[in-house]
Amino acid sequence: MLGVFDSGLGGLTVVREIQALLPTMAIAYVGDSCHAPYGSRPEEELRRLSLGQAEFLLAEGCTALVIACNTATAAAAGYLRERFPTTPIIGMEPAVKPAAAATKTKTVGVLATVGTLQSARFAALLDRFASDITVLTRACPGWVEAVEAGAFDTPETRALLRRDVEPLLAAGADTLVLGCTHFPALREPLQKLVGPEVALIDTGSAVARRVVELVKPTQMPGLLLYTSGNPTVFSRSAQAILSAEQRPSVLPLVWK
Ligand code: DGN
Repeated sequence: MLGVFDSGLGGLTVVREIQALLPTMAIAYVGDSCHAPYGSRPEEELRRLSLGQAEFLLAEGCTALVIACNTATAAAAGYLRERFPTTPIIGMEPAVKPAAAATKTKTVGVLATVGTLQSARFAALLDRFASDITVLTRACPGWVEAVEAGAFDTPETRALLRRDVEPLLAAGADTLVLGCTHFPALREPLQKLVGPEVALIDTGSAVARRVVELVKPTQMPGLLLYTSGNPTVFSRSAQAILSAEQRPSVLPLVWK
């Protein structure tokens, strides 16, 4: 079984990409909604929270993990790999490399949390792949909360998107990186806002391909969701992100 975790619902945008490539993979998912957003929590705390989720999923029988959260990956991927050296652990990374290859205006906007944007991993990504383009960054306060509340396409959410995206477009960005796993859940209103000429790029499908390379699929499909938040709220919003025919059970998270 594959274990996937995130600060809340965002990692489900990665789960749906994994399911598209590996429909028979059994997945256990933890959304730590009671601690969302992770965006501006200190690294030390993110390591502790990530360790709790990893230990829970391994105790449930998972044999590989996906850290479906850019913020937790930046803070804790190395730490978790040291703690569990024989477990495949796949993390997220903002799609700076494909965005740098795609932009025609040589200007890219990266939408991500403060934690991701201030991380050493992100600085290294820019050094490697974005030295000859302009990269504008935006921390997007409120977006994660909107997704957690299931407010995917409300007037308030659209106003938040406009506030953060319009300055990037005005500065010439023709490619936007969705550097937080919650943000693909807002892809529809975002694409409407920016128009068809602006590309929105995330790394969910790249991570799914990495899972195909590293993890032997089970032959028994299934998705079990755990949340540290309110299971009823979680279930409602999860349903909107996942494919319509799925009705996964949502269980309250009990740390073992
Ligand atoms: N979904 C997470 C990410 O990709 O960074 C974190 C969102 C949050 O909790 N701030």
